[in-house]
Amino acid sequence: MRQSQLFMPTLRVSPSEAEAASHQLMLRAGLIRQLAAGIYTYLPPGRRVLRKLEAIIREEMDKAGCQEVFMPAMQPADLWRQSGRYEKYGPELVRLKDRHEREFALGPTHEEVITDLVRGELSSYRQLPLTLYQIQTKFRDEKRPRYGLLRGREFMMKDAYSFDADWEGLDRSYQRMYEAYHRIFTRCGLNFRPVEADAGTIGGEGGTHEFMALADIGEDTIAACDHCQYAANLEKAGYRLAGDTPNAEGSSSHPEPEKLHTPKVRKIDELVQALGIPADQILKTLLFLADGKPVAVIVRGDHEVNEIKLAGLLQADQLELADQATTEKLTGAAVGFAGPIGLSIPILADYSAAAVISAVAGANDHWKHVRPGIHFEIAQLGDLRNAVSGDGCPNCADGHLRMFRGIEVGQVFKLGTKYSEGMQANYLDASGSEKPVIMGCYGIGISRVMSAVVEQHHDEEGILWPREIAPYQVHVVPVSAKDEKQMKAAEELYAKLASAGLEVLLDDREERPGVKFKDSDLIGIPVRIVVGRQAAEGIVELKYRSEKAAIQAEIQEAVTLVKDFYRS
Ligand code: 9G3
Repeated sequence: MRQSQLFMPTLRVSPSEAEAASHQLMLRAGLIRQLAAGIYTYLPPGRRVLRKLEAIIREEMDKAGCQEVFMPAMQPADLWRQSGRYEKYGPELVRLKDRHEREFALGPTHEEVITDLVRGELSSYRQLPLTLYQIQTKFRDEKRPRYGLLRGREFMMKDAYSFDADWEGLDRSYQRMYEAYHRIFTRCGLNFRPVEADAGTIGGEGGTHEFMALADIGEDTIAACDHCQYAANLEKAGYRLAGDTPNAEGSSSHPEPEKLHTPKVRKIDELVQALGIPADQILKTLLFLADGKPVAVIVRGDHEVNEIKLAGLLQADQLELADQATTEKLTGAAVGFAGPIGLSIPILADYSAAAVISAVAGANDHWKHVRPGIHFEIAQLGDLRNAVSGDGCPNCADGHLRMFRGIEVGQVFKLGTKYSEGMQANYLDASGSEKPVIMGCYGIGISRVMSAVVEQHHDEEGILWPREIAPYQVHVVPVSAKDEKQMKAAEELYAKLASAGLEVLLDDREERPGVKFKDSDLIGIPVRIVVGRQAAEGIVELKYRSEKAAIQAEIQEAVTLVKDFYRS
């Protein structure tokens, strides 16, 4: 491709609205342009990267025995009513009416559509297992689209759905997809971790993993063990219980709680200052309404309540923090003074809070020498807090948890019969009895992968594309387009590389060398060959984008080096 003809409008500086590095670079390198908030056009080089990502995904999906379909974006609302999800989603679900006033949704995902398709064709266990996938645009009207393609309102997803006769079959389908995801993200050049995640209401019964690309811009927090393979989304990450030594010497006898006078002190750090005690000897009491019922939750002052774990323990669909008025009504104390003593509602305590022997706790004011389980009744003990860095790993005896930020680029779910039961997607088993099919679903945010790759592979000059997904493989840069010898040598090199089957971009623009080299570093093609003064002697300069040094080589030698680079 000749760069003078390529529609790749590079920018010298990044537009002010772009905060994330990947967003800035994808705009500056002429990969994407925004049409509306969270809605983007892929320009030719951006589209080339997207197609390479799709090709890798298709190859691995097909190798894993999946079959590609292509489902509509327009989905009848009735299907979403059958699955009970039409009312569940708010403004994030894009809704529209057709000319006959019939209601539709623009697909944010395709569980309903694929289950409807399969239930119409499935009759016998002999047709199972079956895994279908598609690469399709998804629509989710995010409240705050941000960071370019990282959180868009219209984006490319590969979504796959597996159908098995039983749970063992689903485990096999799940494992196969899990391994395919490992290969896909490795080939995309991503530094990623599969993490245990909270299935929540979406994931059905059987568990789920998220594939996280490590990046500080990522919205998710991952807790990973520094000793074993354990890694989990913070929503779900546990911690090692044993050895949660009480922080005071294990006194068996205990003094009675003593009232403290702490006017106007309500925040933990203020208490720490006022009383000169560490936060881990303070009990924080928070009130929630779980499906409308009030509960008090106690965690240590240096911990945070994990609402996903709390909802899970309570099996609550709706969970919300009680507002100030409710807190005062239920505890007689203002928020920040609410405490467990004398509380008439059930108290749930996190394990670490219950292990505090002599704590300071609120109850209209503050008390010291409070002992959980002695001076107040604990209705239920549980893991109710976010794991913190330094916690023991829940999966091994010696490791400790470290926190990382990640971008969720893929997720695999065991759905079980979450959709097949409600939508009657049944099959006849070998003994002729009718059973709901056991499903799994598997997503990869393809446009998000592109952003995650740029987040992980850039320097201050620009992008460093991993070789398998770069928009072009070789960038041929003649220093001066006016120098006939250089252009002749460059054209010869261009032809040789192309006939060797390489994707070549020739910078034939009449630009100053500095501009050419800056653009070359910005767009990040893995190999650059500069054709300069020594062209007359047939010598060119080869440079890998990821390395500082350049290599002098004859033209034919350069072609061989590049071919080997892409073959290895
Ligand atoms: C909605 C809206 C947004 C959504 C969903 C539904 C996320 C929704 C979860 C999934 C689960 C899996 C198949 C591919 C892998 C992920 N956001 N999810 O179900 F109506 Cl507005 O999409 N789906």
